[in-house]
Amino acid sequence: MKGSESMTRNLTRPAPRITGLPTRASEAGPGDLAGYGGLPLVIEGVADKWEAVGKWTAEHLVQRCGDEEVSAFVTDKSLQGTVLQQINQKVTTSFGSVVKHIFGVEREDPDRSYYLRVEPGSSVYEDLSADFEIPDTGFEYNPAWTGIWMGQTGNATPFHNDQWHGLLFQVSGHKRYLMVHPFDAPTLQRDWPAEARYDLSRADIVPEDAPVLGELEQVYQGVLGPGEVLYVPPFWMHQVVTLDDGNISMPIRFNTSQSPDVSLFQLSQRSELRNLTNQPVRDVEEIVGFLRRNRANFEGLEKEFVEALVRVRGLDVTPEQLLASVAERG
Ligand SMILES: O=C(O)CCC(=O)C(=O)O
Repeated sequence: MKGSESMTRNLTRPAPRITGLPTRASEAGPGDLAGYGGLPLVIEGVADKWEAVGKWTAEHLVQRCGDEEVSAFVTDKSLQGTVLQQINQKVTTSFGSVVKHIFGVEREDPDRSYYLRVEPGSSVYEDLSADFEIPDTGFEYNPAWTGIWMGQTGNATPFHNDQWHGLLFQVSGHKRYLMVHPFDAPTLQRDWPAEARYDLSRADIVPEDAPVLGELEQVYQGVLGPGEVLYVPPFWMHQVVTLDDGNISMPIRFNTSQSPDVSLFQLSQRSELRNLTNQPVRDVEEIVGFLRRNRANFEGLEKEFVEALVRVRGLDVTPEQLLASVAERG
């Protein structure tokens, strides 16, 4: 190997596989997802027992809940099929027509793609919940942290991180995952604009052979198939691309005891700031409230974050004014 070649490392590999969810430390205590070293895993032998796997075909879903009303995110080629909830348009229509579109059975507009997130509490979710089981990991679980996500080829969730233990249950179809250790986030995001770094605008989809991946210490890449579960540890950067039509998965999240107050973790997902970055909030009073309550987490990032927020949301206030209000009330 020549000098320059030997300098190039590529440590990209699929996440290790285990069978069964990590066991609970004791009946009273939480499970030991963190005990796996906080590393990504593909878990077998759990989702494949769900009735949903194999049963949720387009025909079955349309017949079962087709007339219910749902709101789906809309995306297209100009957005690289990307879904970032605070920037995508939504369309309200029948579950049946979204399912037919997503499975490629019938499409009114072939250039449009849908990404449907069926929310807990909705009639479709409640009906379909007979076919899956939320696992008991011992960690705090909130139904609002889950959903049934249905998408089509090319849909993509750009790189971001979450503050919880994430379990992505794949019901049908395949998804390519790319996961990067939180400490590698500054390298991954080196050339990104501040807006994308803070999840205020979409990040470009990183190709599976992007040179930057070779510069990272810990990167996992692979394909998740039906009946498999991907464990996404807290704060790991992850990008997920849908590889086929009629793709269904369920992210099920559990609270973490890990501290979000670590300076290298991405600011936008810390505690309550998630409600600001993930929703199109434009009310300045509300924004000041979010920022004030999270001041302790800002450290040196406050100015850059607020400047990006003002630009992306088109706020009728300058970054300096916003920062002054936060400081005044803080
Ligand atoms: O499946 C996707 O599109 C995104 C999944 C994800 O980001 C998650 O489970 O946290």
